[in-house]
Amino acid sequence: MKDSTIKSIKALEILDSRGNPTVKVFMTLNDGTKVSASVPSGASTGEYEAVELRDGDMNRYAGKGVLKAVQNVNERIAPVIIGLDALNQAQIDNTMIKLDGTHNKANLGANAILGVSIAAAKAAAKSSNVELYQYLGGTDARRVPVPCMNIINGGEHADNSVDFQEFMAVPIGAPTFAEGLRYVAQTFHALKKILKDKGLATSVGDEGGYAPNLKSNEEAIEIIIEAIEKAGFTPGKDIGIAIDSAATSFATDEIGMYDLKWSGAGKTTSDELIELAKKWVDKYPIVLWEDPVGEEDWEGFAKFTKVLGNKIEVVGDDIFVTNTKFISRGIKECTANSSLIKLNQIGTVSETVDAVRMCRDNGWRYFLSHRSGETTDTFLADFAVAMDGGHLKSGSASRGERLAKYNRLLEIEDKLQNSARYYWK
Ligand code: 2PG
Ligand code: MG
Repeated sequence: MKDSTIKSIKALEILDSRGNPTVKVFMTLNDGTKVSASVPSGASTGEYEAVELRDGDMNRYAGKGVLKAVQNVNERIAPVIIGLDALNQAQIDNTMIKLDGTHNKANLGANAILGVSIAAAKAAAKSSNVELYQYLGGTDARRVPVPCMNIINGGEHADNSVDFQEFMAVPIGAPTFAEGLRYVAQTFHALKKILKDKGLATSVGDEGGYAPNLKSNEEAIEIIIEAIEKAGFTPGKDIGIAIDSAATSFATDEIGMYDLKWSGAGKTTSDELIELAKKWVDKYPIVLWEDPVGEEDWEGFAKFTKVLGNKIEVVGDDIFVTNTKFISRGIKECTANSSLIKLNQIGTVSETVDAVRMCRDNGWRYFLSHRSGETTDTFLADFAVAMDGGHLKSGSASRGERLAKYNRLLEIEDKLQNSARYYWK
């Protein structure tokens, strides 16, 4: 029997895909196992996310340094976690939650805590000589998620005239993950040609999707449908469309009122956004809509779900922040029918699994997600397979930190061979 006791933990400040500091944790076990884990970071963050501890020292990285979080790992977390068994994820996570002592990890920082939590999971899997997705999900973890590829970026992820943050191509009709990835990557390439021919920019946003200045938000969908066809696929049959409005980022102080500021379309209400969505869902092959209204607009969200929830997956991101406290309210109030799942919104692996479990127990879908600020860490890919959620988003077919997850999923599907499963619903 190997000794999977944690022997050492050390954190380091590194840079994420936006060039902002983030935390990397190195962990060693008594049996010699060595792993590392890096933490992602969002731009369109929810108000109630677990706290990402930033130094606030304006002389370094405009206040975004994470030296305090690094110090918290090295000097406060390490002493209580060293000596625990890496196989005991819940004990490790609970020890850090207790040590932090706040409801939102403001003391130690969710970035510090999550780095250690993920490192422990990786170390336990490696020490046990099993693949990470199997360690986390058991022998039944064999469904490879449908890659929802964000091919047009807007909102806070780009400097263009598109209000809605993400327009994703979803390979619903592909037979395998590898084929699905090919469907949407080829669509991404076809989209580039279309944009070029129209004289539009083909530079990319934070998640690797194109960020052109378009005449309207609707043009983003029309142009994607054109790209799907140009790539030789059938919209609605082979590839559907998913949208993340990230509406909190254009919500005004008045709940239910919005300002489509990037396109210049101006003030609008949640009722008008719902009307627009209804039209689009009738007209286009939309299969999923995330954050159609803002995080404070629980009423507008429930209305949206009442109108469209029987046709499409309605996902709450900023409104639920991967927190069972908010997801349970959402279940009671029929706010949505799915929750986005982001590890760093809640801050430990165990609590993220709790959020997934709550969705599953209540017949909700759950949508695994990266952050707009990422590293090349591939934990999310294994976690998505382990959680059996059926779909994930990891950006576009450009930028290494996005492809790292998709490429790991190719590897997992290859390892699973005939036992792999892939389907939209
Ligand atoms: C989102 C995410 C990821 P961010 O809103 O769903 O795509 O963006 O990480 O900026 O919150
Ligand atoms: Mg979102």
